[in-house]
Amino acid sequence: MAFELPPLPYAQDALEPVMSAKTLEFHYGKHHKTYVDTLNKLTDGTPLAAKSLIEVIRETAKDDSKATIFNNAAQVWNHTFFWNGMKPKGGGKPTGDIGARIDQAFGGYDKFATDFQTAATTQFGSGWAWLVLEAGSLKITKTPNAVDPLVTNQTPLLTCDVWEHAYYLDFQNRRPDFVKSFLENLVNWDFVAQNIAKA
Ligand code: MN3
Repeated sequence: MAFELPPLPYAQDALEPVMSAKTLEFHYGKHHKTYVDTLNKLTDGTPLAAKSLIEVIRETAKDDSKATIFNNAAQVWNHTFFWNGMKPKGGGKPTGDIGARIDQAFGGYDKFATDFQTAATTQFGSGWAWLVLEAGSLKITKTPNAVDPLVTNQTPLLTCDVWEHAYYLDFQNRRPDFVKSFLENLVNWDFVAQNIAKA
C-alpha cells in the first residue's frame, strides 16, 4: 500500500510510567494504524496514492469534499511526528542552542512550559499543542482535531497529542497532569533541534 505505519522509535514500554505500554499498544497499534489503513483505502487507485503524505495533506486541506482524506492523512503525519518528539528520560529544560532559542522567544523555559501547557489544556475537545517556527520565530499554537501547522506556513518543531486517547488510560481526565509530565519527562529536544536545523 502507498502509505505505511512507521515503526515506533523506541520499545512500547519505553515511555513508562508517563505513557504506558498499554496506551502505546492502543494509540500506536490501533489508532495510528487505523489512520494509515483508512488513508490507503480512501486513496487507493487515485492520483493521491502516488503523492507524499505531506503533499496529500496540503492538497486536501482546503477542499471540503476531501475532508476525510485530509483528516486521516494529517493524523498519520501528526502521530509519527508526536512519537519522534518523545524519548525515554527526555524533557526538562533544554541546553545549548535550543535552550537559548527558548529563552529568547519566551523569556525563559518556565514561561515556555506555562504557555505550552495553557495551549494544550485550553484546546477544547480533541486536538494538538505545538511548538512551531513562524517567519523565523518560535511560537506556541494549538489546533483542533487533525489540523496541523503544515497547512498554515508554519514549521512544526514539537507536538503533544491532547485527544483523550493519548492520556485517558494513564491520567484519566487529568489532561494538565499529562501535559506537565510530557514536558518534564518525554520531550526529545534533539528532535526539536533537528527540525530547526532543517527549516
Ligand atoms: Mn492520537
